[in-house]
Amino acid sequence: MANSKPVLIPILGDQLSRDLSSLAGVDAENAVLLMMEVDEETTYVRHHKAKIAFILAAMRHHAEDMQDRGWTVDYVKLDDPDNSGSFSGEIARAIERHDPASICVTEPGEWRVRAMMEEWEEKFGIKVEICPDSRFLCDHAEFEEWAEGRKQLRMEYFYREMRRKTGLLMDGDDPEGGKWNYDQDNRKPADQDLFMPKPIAFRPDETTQEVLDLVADRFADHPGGLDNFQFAITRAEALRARRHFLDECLARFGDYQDAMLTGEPFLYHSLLSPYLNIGLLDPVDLCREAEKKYAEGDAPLNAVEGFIRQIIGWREYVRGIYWREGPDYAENNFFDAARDLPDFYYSGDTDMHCLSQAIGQTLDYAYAHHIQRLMITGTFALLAGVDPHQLHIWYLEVYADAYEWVEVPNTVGMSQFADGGLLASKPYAASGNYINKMSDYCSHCRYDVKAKTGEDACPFNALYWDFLARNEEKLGDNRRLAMPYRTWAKKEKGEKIALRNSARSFLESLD
Ligand code: FAD
Ligand code: DLZ
Ligand code: SF4
Repeated sequence: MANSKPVLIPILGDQLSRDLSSLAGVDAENAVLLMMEVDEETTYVRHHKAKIAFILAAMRHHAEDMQDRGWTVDYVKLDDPDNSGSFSGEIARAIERHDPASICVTEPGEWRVRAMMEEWEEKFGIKVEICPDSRFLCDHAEFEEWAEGRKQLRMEYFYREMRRKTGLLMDGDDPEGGKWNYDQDNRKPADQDLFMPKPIAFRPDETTQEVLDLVADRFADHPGGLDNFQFAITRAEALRARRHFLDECLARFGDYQDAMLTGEPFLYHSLLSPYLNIGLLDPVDLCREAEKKYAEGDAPLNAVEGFIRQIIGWREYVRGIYWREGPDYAENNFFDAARDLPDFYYSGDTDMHCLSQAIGQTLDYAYAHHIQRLMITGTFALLAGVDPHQLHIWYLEVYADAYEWVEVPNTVGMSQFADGGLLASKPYAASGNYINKMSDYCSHCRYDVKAKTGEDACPFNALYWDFLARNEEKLGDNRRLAMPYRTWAKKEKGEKIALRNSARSFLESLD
């Protein structure tokens, strides 16, 4: 350690990148990296056990990696008897230990933590620099510039800017193949007899096993299980997971992106979001590897474009929305929905097979793919009028990839339309018909997807019409809903009453 006072560099659990912005230009001789396992972060919501274990195990491995690379790492474990339990408390203790000249930290992924960091300078009487997070393609100012003056913030236009910026799938100034978006080709249902690649599973080493034991003991009352824990924990393992996806799944990713099958939790999805979100993988590198697969003729354009769009399009776009809209965005509730989240979201115990599949695998693996999150657990909550805040907490808890910057816009904006249409042009409301088209769930369900009313009718059907009817004042002039509202208007009074009664008795059965 050099003689001058060191700079203290806190590294949070989702900042496990070797080239983090707070480390740029810093002399390792004159810095202390502070990594803190703290009670507040593990319990501010009741995270899935596997999510906590994943983050803590990855943190411990990252600390070793950084030490091997010449950094001094001060690591505070959760069960350290002196652990104060919060980031701010640990900063205070670290200042005592190291007497740093200043603190330099990369901005966090949540307003809550940002507010905490902004207090540090005054609280500790020490200079605090909060650096932009350079792991994203679009910084706050650039997003603001793009959004400024637009009536609607549609992802598609933002995405085209990111394609131009990166040159990904560009042919000069034009999009590769002549179209920006190949989603039309991407809506195929899957069959059980399709060859399914098995996800790559990583065996816990001694360090990870220690964390698994700690989590099992300390967070027994948190949702989800640890029996299927098979995450990559290090950068090297995450790169193997990336290779597995590129070689085994990417080519079919596009075709079956929206499909759902009983007993098949993963299909051709990448399962890479947990690694991207904590910094074990770089998003643009991943897209360049996917682009190579297209260039080499190993994956079709619809698959590669679809995949790249999720990352440089949706992922960057929702982050832009989160920071632009401010901390209150999470509190939006356009429909004034007030129903409590049904208990079965924490058990999977429901006769609705689609929900029991999506929730069951969520509790088993801390994973569900996008269409399950959007069109099963999300759509059900929307139709049933569940309080969007409670649903937001659920999504934040149960998925291994969940951090507010990405979870909140997806839940509050995209899935619940609770922002009144800032992010989505219409609510993702659908009857059982959509689920029946995109999955085999209905053929395994005790409910009849074709029946509209009565005890055996698929609950999504009556709930769908009830949702449109009860929100007609708010949605009636939405042009994208003109057709369903015309169909509703044409229905006989008796049918309308039967649908609404059916929805009411189902909702009462939830209470
Ligand atoms: P793939 O299907 O393989 O997609 C590739 C990558 O694209 C993902 O790894 C992810 O990084 C990115 N991506 C895809 N869709 C989105 C999207 N809508 N927003 C941002 N990135 C996207 N994603 C999270 O990372 N964290 C969350 O907390 C989260 N919460 C969600 C909540 C709801 C209600 C919904 C509808 C979606 C949510 N998503 C979230 C987006 C998406 O469902 C997940 O990114 C995806 O399911 C992760 O699985 P995968 O890695 O197999 O993704
Ligand atoms: C999610 C999480 C959990 C469960 N535990 C920790 C922890 O003990 N220490 C830590 O540094 N980070 C943790 N995290 C991630 C943080 O909650 C995350 O960095 C903030 O929410 C900001 O995105
Ligand atoms: Fe879900 Fe309805 Fe199909 Fe059952 S019938 S799986 S409840 S959509």
